[in-house]
Amino acid sequence: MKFVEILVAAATIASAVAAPTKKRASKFEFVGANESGAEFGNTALPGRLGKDYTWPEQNAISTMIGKGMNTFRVPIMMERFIPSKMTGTVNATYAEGLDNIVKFITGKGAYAIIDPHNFGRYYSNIITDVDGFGAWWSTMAKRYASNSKVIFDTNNEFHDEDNALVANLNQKAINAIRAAGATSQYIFVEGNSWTGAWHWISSGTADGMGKLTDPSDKIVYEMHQYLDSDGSGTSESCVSSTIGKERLQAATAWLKANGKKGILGETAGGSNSQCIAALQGMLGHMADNSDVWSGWLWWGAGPWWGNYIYGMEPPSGPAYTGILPSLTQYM
Ligand SMILES: *[C@@H]1O[C@H](CO)[C@@H](O)[C@H](O)[C@H]1NC(C)=O
Ligand SMILES: CC(=O)N[C@H]1CO[C@H](CO)[C@@H](O)[C@@H]1O
Repeated sequence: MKFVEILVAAATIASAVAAPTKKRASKFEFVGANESGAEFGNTALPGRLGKDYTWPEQNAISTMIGKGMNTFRVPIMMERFIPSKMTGTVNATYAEGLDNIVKFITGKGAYAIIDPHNFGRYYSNIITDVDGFGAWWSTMAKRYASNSKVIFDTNNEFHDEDNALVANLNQKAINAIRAAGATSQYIFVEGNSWTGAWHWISSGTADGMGKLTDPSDKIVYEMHQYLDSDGSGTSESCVSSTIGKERLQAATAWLKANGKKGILGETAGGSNSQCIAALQGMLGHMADNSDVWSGWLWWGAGPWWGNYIYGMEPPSGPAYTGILPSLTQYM
């Protein structure tokens, strides 16, 4: 989603410590939320800390870990991390901000997903310089090469570009990350058409994406799925109480047929009974197919969402108070 939207990533509720009688052990490796802030104000580049963008709240993350989450997706802007050109050097202010939040999350034993929230664009232009993209990822991966709780997310929601280019960019990122010495981390890859699960096959993105290779064999296919009529994640209404499962089925079949792992990297619905039923149906479908679905992340949390329809930020985000209590068995 855009910076006007948030994701709560996944945390596993599996911990034996927490589990009251009704909770079953989670089948998911990753449960959590997107943690927005550092990608906000993306029309202001480089932007000012505290004015145009901010970093996620550590206390909020601790609270969500207490609720059973174990994975936090941290959207950032590629241009803020490396401002001049993709082959350039880091901006120390922004890089230190990222270091701090990554250190906090992973220090708690949770996963921190580094998510360049760029839609396959750098300064608004579609990224066609595949080698430059690899250089950007090389710089990033070197920074966290020794932290196995970091997850590298190639790019948020490629869209309206060639499927072959998207696959090439993903493969280059994988190669650059491994060549930088970051060999233990998961890599989440994203496809074209906003990496929508419901369009994974029909858009044609699956073909090239299915051929990606990784010497560490830790690729996870990140797909996004919203449950409103156009799937954009902009409405409180869900199409039906069964739409979640229906929109995932083709992707589930593809993951199984191709022996791949998937993660639902963004999902949300409004705080109402139809959406809650649709979310439960979708997560139940994923739990039934946990051989291929490794988890889910809510969109979104973060300190600047205000009264956002999908807000998961504690203590009063509408999704935190109205939806999360109905999803605990899937954490
Ligand atoms: C580096 O980042 C800081 C804060 O994000 C910003 O104020 C500064 O202008 C940036 N410098 C460059 C050269 O982009
Ligand atoms: C539903 C939603 O708002 N998803 C958003 C997740 O975050 C990215 C980046 O901020 C947006 O582009 C998505 O639209």
